[in-house]
Amino acid sequence: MITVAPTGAEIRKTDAPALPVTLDELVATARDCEAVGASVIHVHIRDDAADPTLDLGRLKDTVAALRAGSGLIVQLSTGGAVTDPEEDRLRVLEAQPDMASCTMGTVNFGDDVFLNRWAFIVDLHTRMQERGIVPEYEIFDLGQLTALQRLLDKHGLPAGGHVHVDLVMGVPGGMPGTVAALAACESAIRDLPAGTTFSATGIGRSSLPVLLASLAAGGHLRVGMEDTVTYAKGQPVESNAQLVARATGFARLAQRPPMTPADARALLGIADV
Ligand code: KMH
Ligand code: ZN
Repeated sequence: MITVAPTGAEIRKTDAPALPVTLDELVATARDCEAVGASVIHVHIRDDAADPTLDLGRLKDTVAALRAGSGLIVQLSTGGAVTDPEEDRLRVLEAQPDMASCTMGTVNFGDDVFLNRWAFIVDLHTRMQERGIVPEYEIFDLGQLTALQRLLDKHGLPAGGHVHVDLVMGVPGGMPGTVAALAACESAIRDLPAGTTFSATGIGRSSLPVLLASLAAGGHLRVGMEDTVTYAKGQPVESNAQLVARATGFARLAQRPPMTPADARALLGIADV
């Protein structure tokens, strides 16, 4: 399963002109990425000035446009930007995406702090259960997998009954994007409910090592300009589809061809809309 994270909240359009920031750019990106093997899109949106926003009206329009323009599973970020207040992040769920992210703990994030209090995590998890939105638990450090075990023990399985985590590796302040760190996470994931799946993404130059390690460890993949804007040394990423196509190529070489969106829906326990 290949997830594309095309935009994020951190990279500026002026620094990466290929970054999709308008709704038209996002839908075109979704279509292009689906054509080369993506099945899920992890979405952050921007306002008219290309700054990150959690505006509910725009989020609803985005979900509708992505559903009309592509077959991808729509996963909205509840992480937003480090400056976003909790109430805005919770309100994202009102846009009723197929999936939403749920980060499993607070982490230093470069010079900033990505705050995820326990009570906030519980609130996100239970509201997603009530709304039938399937979470992707974002893991920035090993101990956050233990926090997930505690969450599931105390508050039950997510909507759809399947547990899926995404290892976000190489954030300055979180776990490194190394084979050793991925192996440690893979081992800890075995303590989660049977059938738990994981994907992995490496920030910046850890992108390729993490991709290869995840393929080798039986994991799924996330790629995209949220996580890396450099394709190779001195070579900026031209498009998100370029990153997805590379991931698909590696996956095929590893005899693990990409899942279709329908396959991914079945795996993740997402009902058809
Ligand atoms: N932008 C980061 C602060 C998520 O999407 O859930 C948080 C993030 C995680 O990207
Ligand atoms: Zn994100």
